[in-house]
Amino acid sequence: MTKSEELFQRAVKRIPGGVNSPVRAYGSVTEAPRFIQGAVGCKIFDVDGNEYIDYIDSWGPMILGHNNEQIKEAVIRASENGLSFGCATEKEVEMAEFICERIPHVEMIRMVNSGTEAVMSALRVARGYTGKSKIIKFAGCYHGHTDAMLVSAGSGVMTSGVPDSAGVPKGCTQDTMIAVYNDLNSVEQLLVESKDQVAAVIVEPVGANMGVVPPKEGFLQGLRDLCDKHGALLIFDEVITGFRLSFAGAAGYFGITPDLVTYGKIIGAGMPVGAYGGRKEIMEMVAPAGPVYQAGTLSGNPIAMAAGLVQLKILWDDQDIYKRLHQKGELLFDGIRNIFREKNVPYQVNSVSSLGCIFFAKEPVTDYASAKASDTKAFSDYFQYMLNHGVHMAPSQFEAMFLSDAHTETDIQETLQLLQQYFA
Ligand code: KE4
Repeated sequence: MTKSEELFQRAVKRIPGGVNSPVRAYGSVTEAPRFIQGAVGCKIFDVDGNEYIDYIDSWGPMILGHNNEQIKEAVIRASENGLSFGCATEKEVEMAEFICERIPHVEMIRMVNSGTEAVMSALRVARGYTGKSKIIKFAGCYHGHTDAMLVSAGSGVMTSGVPDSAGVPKGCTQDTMIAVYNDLNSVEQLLVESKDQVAAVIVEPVGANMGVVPPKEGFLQGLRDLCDKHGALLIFDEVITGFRLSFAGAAGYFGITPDLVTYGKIIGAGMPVGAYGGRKEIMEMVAPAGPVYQAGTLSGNPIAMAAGLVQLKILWDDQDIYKRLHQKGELLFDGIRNIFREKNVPYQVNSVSSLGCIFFAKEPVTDYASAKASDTKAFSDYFQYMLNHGVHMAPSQFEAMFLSDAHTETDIQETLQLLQQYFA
């Protein structure tokens, strides 16, 4: 028995499913998940001494690679003053100024502890600001596990095959309406049907929780126009795309201005940080400045701020990093497309810059329904082959592969060679 298997046997006795987040359980791909000992750069090591090229990257935060020296140093230095005070600190001001001075559509920002909290809070602010209660989300998009968003959600919910969650009363989701990703008509229909009672349309500007589904040409601009026409706010959930596609996230990459954005993952550099921000007139609705209540004991934690701020400063100062990430994405995902062409593999490869995935589907994947048509057994076989040959990927067809600045051309070529063998 491996140490991972032994740890998993112990874990399931005391932790639901043996994990602290469902996607880690490998439930849809194999029996026992690998327990991780440590990581550096783009490599991750499990408790049995196996080394992997890592494409989970902690689900996105480790954009510079694991165990970055400057970030580690900042955490150690900050921890020397104490771990948490429950009071305001200078680092929180620095973090807010650093982001707001560089992302035009973020005039004010509030730190929280996860992407879920960021989304939950942004939805409340949107409702408080507009006085409306309806929310439109898209089937297959995942916005964390706040009740109102657990409807036709992606990520672990989609992986589990259960489109919604038990324990969420009708009252929590009766104002949540579901549109079809990349289908502007489905959005307009809901806006008209609700007689403009929609507070916000929330969207992953690149779908990355049903596998990776890029926005079709004109889709995001169309959402912007529809929100303006029908008096709804446009919320970009940039928990994955924020600070990844560009420093200003997908908003900067596609040139679309949302009214509110949510952040997570990269903003905390691996520490528990989420944030939501946007126009001053909207954000000034948030307590104690305004009547929309939101709070958090560890929000803006000084250690987490130190880590996140160093990562954001590195991303901002190194103007070539986004070009490098884009090039790594092209090398990997165009490389897979070439293999599929050469070998007549009928599957799909979707990608946007350093985000992408293989869909074991014969038709193009542009939304939840076409993603659901994927052959998850074929994905599971592929996942296990790659894992057993030293490549660590998201254990679900409905997740993304994340590239970091630490992935080298050699690592990517090694991955492509494995794929060449697998699809031989
Ligand atoms: P967290 O609460 O997990 O920090 O963020 C929720 C969230 C919100 N919005 C988007 C677009 C997200 O992708 C997420 C979380 N992403 C998943 C991975 N698909 C987190 C991994 C997990 O659930 O363990």
